[in-house]
Amino acid sequence: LALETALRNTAESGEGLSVHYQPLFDRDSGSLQGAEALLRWTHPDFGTVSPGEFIPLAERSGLILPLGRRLMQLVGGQLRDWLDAGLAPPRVAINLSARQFWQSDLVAEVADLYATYRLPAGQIGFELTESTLLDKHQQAAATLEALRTLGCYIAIDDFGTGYSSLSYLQELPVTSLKLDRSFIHGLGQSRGSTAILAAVTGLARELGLQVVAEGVETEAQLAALGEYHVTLIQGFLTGRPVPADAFAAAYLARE
Ligand code: G
Ligand code: G
Ligand code: MN
Ligand code: NA
Repeated sequence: LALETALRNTAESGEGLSVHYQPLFDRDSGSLQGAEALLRWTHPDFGTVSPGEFIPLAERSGLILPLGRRLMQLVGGQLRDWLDAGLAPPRVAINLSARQFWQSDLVAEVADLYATYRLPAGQIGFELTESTLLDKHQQAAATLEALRTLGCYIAIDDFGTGYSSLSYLQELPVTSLKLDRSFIHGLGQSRGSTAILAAVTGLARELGLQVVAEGVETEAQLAALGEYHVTLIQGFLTGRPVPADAFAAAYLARE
C-alpha cells in the first residue's frame, strides 16, 4: 500500500520518472531502425523499483493511465530536443497496456503528442500484446486505424505467447510482430522454437508484416535468426536499455 501511495504521488508530480531507450538494429546493414521506450522509477525511500514490480501495480490500480501520459510527454519532449539539436532519432516504440489502449481518449492524446512536440509522421509507434486486441476486434481495428492515420506504426509485442487464433492479424492494421523472447532463448536448444520461428516468419511474409526479434542475447541466436531472414534485432547482445543521453551519445549521429 505504501508503494502504491508513492506511485500515485509520482504519477501526479512526475518526480523520479525517467525513460530508458533500447536500440533496434537492422542486422544486415547495422543501421539503427528504432528504439523502445521503457519507463524507469526511482523513489527516495524505495530506491529504484523495477518495472516488473511497478508496472503490474500501476495496471491493477489504474495508475498506468497517468503514468502512461507522463511517459508519452517525456518521450515527446526528448524527441523534440533531439530533433532541435540536429540529431536524427529513429522511430520510438511505446508499450501500451490494455487499459491504456482501451481508454476513450487515447487517439486524442496521441494526436496531441504529435502536435505539441511537432513530431514527424512515423516518429512514434506502439507495442500491444495479443490479449489486448482480442476481445473487441472491430473496436480495436478502428482505434488502430486512427493511430495509423496519425502516422504511428503498431507492433504485436510478445508475439506467440497468447492463445489467439491468428485470424485477427488479417483484420487488424498492424505493421510488425515482435517474437517473444522465450522463442529466441529456445533457438538452438529446442526444436519447437525453431519450428515456431519458421511458421511465424512464413506467416509474416504472407501477410506483409515485419518481424522483430526481441531478447537476443547470443551470437548463436543471431545466426539462427539469420537463417529465417529475421533481420530486425533487439536485445542485450546489440544494446541494452540506456538513459536518453547515453542513447544519443552511442547511437545518434548528426544529420
Ligand atoms: O523495462 P523492462 O525493462 O523491465 O520492462 C518490464 C515490462 O514493463 C515489460 O513488459 C515492458 O513492456 C513493461 N513496460 C516498460 N515500460 C512501460 C511503459 O511505459 N508502459 C507500459 N504499459 N509497460 C511498460
Ligand atoms: O514485454 P516487453 O517486450 O515490452 O519487455 C521489454 C523488456 O525486455 C524490458 O524489460 C527490457 O529490459 C527487456 N529486455 C530487452 N532485451 C532483453 C534481452 O536481451 N534479454 C532479456 N532477458 N530481457 C531483455
Ligand atoms: Mn515491448
Ligand atoms: Na516483448
